[in-house]
Amino acid sequence: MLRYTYLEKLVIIPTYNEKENITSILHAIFNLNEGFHILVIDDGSPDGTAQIVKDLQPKFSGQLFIEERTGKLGLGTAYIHGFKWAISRNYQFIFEIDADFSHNPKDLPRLYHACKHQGADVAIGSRYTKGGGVVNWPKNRIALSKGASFYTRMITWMPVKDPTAGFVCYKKEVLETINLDEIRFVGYAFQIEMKFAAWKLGFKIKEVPIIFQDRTYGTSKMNKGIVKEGILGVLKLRWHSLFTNYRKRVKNSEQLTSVAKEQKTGEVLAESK
Ligand SMILES: Nc1nc2c(ncn2[C@@H]2O[C@H](COP(=O)(O)OP(=O)(O)OP(=O)(O)O)[C@@H](O)[C@H]2O)c(=O)[nH]1
Ligand SMILES: [Mg+2]
Repeated sequence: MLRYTYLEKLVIIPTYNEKENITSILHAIFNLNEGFHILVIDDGSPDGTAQIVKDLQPKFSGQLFIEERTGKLGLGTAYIHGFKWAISRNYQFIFEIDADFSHNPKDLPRLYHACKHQGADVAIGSRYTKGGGVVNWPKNRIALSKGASFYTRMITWMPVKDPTAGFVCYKKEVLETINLDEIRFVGYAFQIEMKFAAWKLGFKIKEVPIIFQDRTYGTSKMNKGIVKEGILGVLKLRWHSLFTNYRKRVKNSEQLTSVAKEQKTGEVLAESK
């Protein structure tokens, strides 16, 4: 008989040249003592990030994992790789977080709570919902981020205030239901596309207010290509959802979950306060 181990929470951290942050972020998450496991997806960071993780693995045996890829293949494909890894091991709640402390690891349990106890299928650590915010980010970055959120909402009508957020908890069923091979984008647009797909497939989304901080150590991997992909990507999403059966394309045909309601667009739960 086939037996599955029941594993609860996996935090996926994509890394590219994060040697200044990786040790502290791993400790910060394990020190929560909330049973989070961590999977690092490192894209061959020239600064040796992967080796730092591997050196820490004996200390966190059975809780810390790493997948190494050979080159910088982008944030989106790193997460897709991690999602598939998590599903194959039967993790129930799968989290995204940046390595650079822009997202406070102490907020992870709040995202978990929203999915586990408050009916959400997707919990978003949101900067732009009531109670959320951004500190010490340059004005032009705030403008870009808020502009992207506004633009996305105008074009897609998706009722999510922080659609580019990269601090998220997904229930396993969501990631199983989405056909991950149909997720096309890699930067900000990847974050938008995942939420859009979840919403279109009828999953419940909840925004949990968080305070986002600019990174203190290491360098940003933001570039013009990522912004361009976002601008065009949102238009493409809307276009496909208008003129093709987007829901059908993005739904995993092998998945027979009852969680997603076939013919309904997802609701966004009222904000918690
Ligand atoms: N594996 C992998 N990780 C990546 C890649 N690009 C970025 N990352 C990681 O993804 C997370 C977010 O990247 P950041 O550079 O912080 O991007 P950002 O938050 O939009 O930019 P800043 O606000 O300027 O830091 C970090 O943990 C990066 O190390 C990539 O191509 N592959
Ligand atoms: Mg960052």
